[in-house]
Amino acid sequence: MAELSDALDRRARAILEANSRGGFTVPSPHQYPHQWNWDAAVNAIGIAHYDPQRARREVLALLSGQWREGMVPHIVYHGRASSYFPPYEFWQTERSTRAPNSQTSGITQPPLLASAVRWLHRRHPDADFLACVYPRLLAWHQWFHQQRDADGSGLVCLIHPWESGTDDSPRWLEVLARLEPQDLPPYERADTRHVSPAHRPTQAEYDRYVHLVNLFRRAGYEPRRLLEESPFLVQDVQFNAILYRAHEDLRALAEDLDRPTEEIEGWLEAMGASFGQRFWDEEAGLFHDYDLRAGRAIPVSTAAIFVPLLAGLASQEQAERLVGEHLHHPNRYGRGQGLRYWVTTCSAEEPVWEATRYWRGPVWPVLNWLICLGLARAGYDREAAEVRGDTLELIGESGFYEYFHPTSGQPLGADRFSWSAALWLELRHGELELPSVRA
Ligand code: 9WN
Repeated sequence: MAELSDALDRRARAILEANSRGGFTVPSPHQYPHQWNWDAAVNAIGIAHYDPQRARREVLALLSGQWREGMVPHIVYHGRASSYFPPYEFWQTERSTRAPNSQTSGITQPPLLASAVRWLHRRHPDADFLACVYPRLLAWHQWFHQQRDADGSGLVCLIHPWESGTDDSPRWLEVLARLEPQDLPPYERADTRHVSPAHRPTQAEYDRYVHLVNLFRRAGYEPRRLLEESPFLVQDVQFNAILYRAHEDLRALAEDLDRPTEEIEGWLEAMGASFGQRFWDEEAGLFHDYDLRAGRAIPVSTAAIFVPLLAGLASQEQAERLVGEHLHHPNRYGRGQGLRYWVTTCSAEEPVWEATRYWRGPVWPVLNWLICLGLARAGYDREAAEVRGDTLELIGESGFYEYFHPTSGQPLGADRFSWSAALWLELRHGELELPSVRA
């Protein structure tokens, strides 16, 4: 076992090395040939296990795409031509005075970066690096509260499913169904060239993704117009929990640097006060996302319900219900009857659950890692260890794939996947606890 694992450690490193493009890492060689936001944060954590300097370069490369007002975009293209759709030109970011000189997309992604920087700094302290990145992280977090707090609650909203990182999650189905894609610019999907269409979002969803980008181009990425005009306007439980956790980590970094923390405290207070009120459904015993356009909760259960544990945003009672009534429930997320591996990305009870399609059912290492950390933080050590064990078993036995069948373990999506390699190293060699909130 130890030997096999050693070989797999070397394989993980080899994948991360092969996916390096100089200053940054692509998520996978063919399917995703640029740098993605939350992938970069996870990859930096994995790479730091053998090359902290390269991990720091990963962070800096992502920040090179930061927009003038602070947004860190979901893709930084790094001047590389590719067959990925959408290519850089498709975003027409030159319509915005806020866009940077570098080539990027015009939307953002889950803000794991401050947490990754805190991990890095704690394990391999580097005061110069921290002083260099801290103001940029702060600017991004400020941007969220200045430009994405649509209702003054302190919670931030998303304008595109790609921002959630869980693109075709059933959480977004009803909102997307209301959209009527019109005047679509011509486009050709590239994602189904390397991966089976049965494992990817549907064509109807892609038309809506493109429709939204087209609207944002026309609005010149003007933040006020985006909030007023985007028909997709949601408060995402998972995203807000990740941001809250990132604020906690940013505050710890500010303390290390002896910088003021009042502003960050203010965000934490506002988000903490609104989170449960807005998202918790007492009857269902879980957190629901919120559709701001329709003015109602989105009554769909996906693995996003467990992510608030990562940020300590669930009370003890709420945590107990999440774990007891959902994670262990035989028809929902529980292992045993139908599901063999924790954690399917969508409750098996949802009519749209699909074992092999993207964010509709397969197990994703990144989500398992966040859930595992959350369970550990909430004191569910046994469950945390089992989620960790399942993730390592899936990657170790099926390969470094993007996602996995929750029953058979069949590898799905793109192969030689960077964050699966990074998380292999982290889950094997990193401690399961997050650095404590006030270290
Ligand atoms: C769109 C890179 C990214 C991940 C996302 C995942 C997928 C892109 C796509 O790949 O999204 O951003 O083309 O499908 O959904 O979480 O960051 O790995």
